[in-house]
Amino acid sequence: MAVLEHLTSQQAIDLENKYGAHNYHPLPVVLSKGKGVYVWDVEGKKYYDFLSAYSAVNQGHCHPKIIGAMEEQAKRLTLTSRAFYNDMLGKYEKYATETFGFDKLLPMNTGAEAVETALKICRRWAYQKKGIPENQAQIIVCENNFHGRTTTIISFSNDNVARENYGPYTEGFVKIEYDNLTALENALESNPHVAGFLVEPIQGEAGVYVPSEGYLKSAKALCEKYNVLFIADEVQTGVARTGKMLAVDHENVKPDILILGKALSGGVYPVSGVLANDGIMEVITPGSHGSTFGGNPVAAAVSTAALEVIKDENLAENAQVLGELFRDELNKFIPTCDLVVKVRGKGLLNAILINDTEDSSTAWDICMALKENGLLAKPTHGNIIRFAPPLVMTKEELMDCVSIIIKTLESFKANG
Ligand code: IF1
Repeated sequence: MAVLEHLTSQQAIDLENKYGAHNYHPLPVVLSKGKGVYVWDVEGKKYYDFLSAYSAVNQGHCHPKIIGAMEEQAKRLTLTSRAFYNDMLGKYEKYATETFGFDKLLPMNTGAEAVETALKICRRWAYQKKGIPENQAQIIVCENNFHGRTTTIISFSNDNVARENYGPYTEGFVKIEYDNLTALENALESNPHVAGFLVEPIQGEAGVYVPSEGYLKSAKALCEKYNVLFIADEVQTGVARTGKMLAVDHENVKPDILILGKALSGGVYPVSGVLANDGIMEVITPGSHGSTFGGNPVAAAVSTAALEVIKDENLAENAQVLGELFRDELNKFIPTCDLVVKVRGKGLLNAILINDTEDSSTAWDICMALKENGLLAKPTHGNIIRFAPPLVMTKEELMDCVSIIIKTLESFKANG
């Protein structure tokens, strides 16, 4: 069979089952085209994309400006490695650092690589600048975190599915309860070797947990008090998703280290990065960190265009307005529906809590019904469904999606 021969959905699924590792359990839909807020399956059925590839496609599928930037660069120069300079990286680094307000960018490819990079920078800063004894640095993380899937990152996860049988685990991490300032202060006060505090401004995978108002600001103040680096993982919440360019912007918090990924490229190409000021980034010296593809010319061109789209189309403002509309509409409906406990989120990163246990299949079954009604979403756990459409959605499209969600929940409830 020619690899590019047209397949039916079932044929595509069968091929993946036979030839692909089973590291996911996808919804049974096979997508073949995307444009803006829409995706189409191989049979030509059209859907609203309410996941945005886990908030990577904030700018909408196949945005012409971003695709054009990739096409043009790909025809000229794709990869030099960092053994040599290229004419795209410096321009991009200037644009990205000015966009987010830091002195320097360390460009990587995936979110997990950027998280690992931030951890290395934090540890090296601890030894070289703070004077913590070698190999004694501790980094505080939160229960129910998700920061990626490398061996070190899953070492400080408490999600057994993501962690079990991958030991021995990396040491040097202290877990505390999320959104608990007392727990953070106790951890800081009791341990002189704390180097950093790694936190998601909103816990995405855990179920779109929005912390208490002021949590991030107070946590940053505690980090300053104890000379500890505040490391914001904005891989999922960043790049306008929550209604501001960064989720920390809602509290005017300036992280010491900022981690970005996903929508940094608009979902067109793997681009991630770590931003910090010179006093921290200078611990990285030639040969002390790297990546074959990190900072490649295509990544630079794509990410520049992706960030320009965010600004030119006011996508943060759109996410803010449509997010409020989405939650308002659902909050009007929820009192009439005992299937849904609550809706929560910020901007266009939202989730509904289903009135069932975490190990139930109810959220999955609702997502299957939503798929039949032309809207794609996926549970984060048995009882939570994340709703995260591309930020280019119009009010009319959002209201159409709200009616699909409500119609589906009502028919689901009616069927019992
Ligand atoms: C999967 C979750 C979301 C992230 C944050 C770093 C990374 C992610 C806050 C790593 C990645 C992705 C990974 C993907 C599913 C998705 C996910 F469900 F896993 F947790 F979005 F919530 N920091 N999240 O959310 O970035 O290396 O993947 O580029 O692994 O199943 P990555």
